[in-house]
Amino acid sequence: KVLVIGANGQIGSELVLALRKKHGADHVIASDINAPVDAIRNGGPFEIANVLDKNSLQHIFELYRPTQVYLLAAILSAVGEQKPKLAWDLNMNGLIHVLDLAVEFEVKKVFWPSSIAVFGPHSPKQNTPQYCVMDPNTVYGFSKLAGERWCEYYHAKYGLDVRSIRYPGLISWKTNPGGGTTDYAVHIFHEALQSGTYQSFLSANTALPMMYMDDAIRATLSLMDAPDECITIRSSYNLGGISFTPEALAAEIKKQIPEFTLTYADNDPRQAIADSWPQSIDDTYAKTDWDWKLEYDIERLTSEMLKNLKNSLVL
Ligand code: VAH
Repeated sequence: KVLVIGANGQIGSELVLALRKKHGADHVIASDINAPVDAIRNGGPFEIANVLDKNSLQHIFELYRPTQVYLLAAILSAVGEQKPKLAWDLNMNGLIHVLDLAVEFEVKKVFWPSSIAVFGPHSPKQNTPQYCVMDPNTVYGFSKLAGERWCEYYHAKYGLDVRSIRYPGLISWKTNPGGGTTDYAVHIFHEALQSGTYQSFLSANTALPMMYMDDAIRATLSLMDAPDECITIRSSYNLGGISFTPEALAAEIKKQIPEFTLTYADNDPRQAIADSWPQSIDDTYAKTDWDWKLEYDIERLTSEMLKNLKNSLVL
């Protein structure tokens, strides 16, 4: 049995779909604090639970005795700055509850997402390496940095096989992102199709590491399928994707929607968050340890997003 906690989220919902395909729908238990979102509703078992309520989680572990657990529940960077104490509490204690339950119930493998948000203003901006100065200045960023330390600790101390990826900004169409700084790269596609114009909250030349969701899901399953002895990183693997600016993404959209226009808001609080992050990532360890290869460049990502949103949006 595979348990996905935070199944309603942008990543969680896509992991549920991919894991149902891989293991069979009946073997995947989706869980979140609210009822299932459209993307995963009626496709398999679903349990309501609150990651801050360890008993509600324990009940699910007792009921299903999962052999794998994916913990995707988190508060992201922008919302985390509006609710710093809740973000720390949920991102930290949610993880520790799950790590403890995983040890107690002898779960074979645990996945937990980190982020390029663990890097900060003094980290190298280009080709940011796996190991370097990390001074994240968002609650989300340092909660993920601390979470990486906890994951490495539970592996070293209890032998728990917990694995993690520092995701770049993720772009997808099935489920909306929830309160991140990279969300502009999703909203822009909806607006390009619905109104023909979008006002970016990040400035024209703000380059960030991004990735199409299909690549991120494939990376996650590749990491989780890799033999234990191949895993040399027990904090969290850098994963780079493609780096682009809002201006470059708009230019790609204009190739398919020539009349699309992009404007820019100024002094949005998310600009300072983006400016504290790397512009590109070195993911050599992912390539070496579990043969990572990217498949979606900005052109293919743009085509996929516009094609799929055209079919799913009521325009
Ligand atoms: C966020 N989408 O914007 C997340 C992610 C690298 C960005 O961690 O907060």
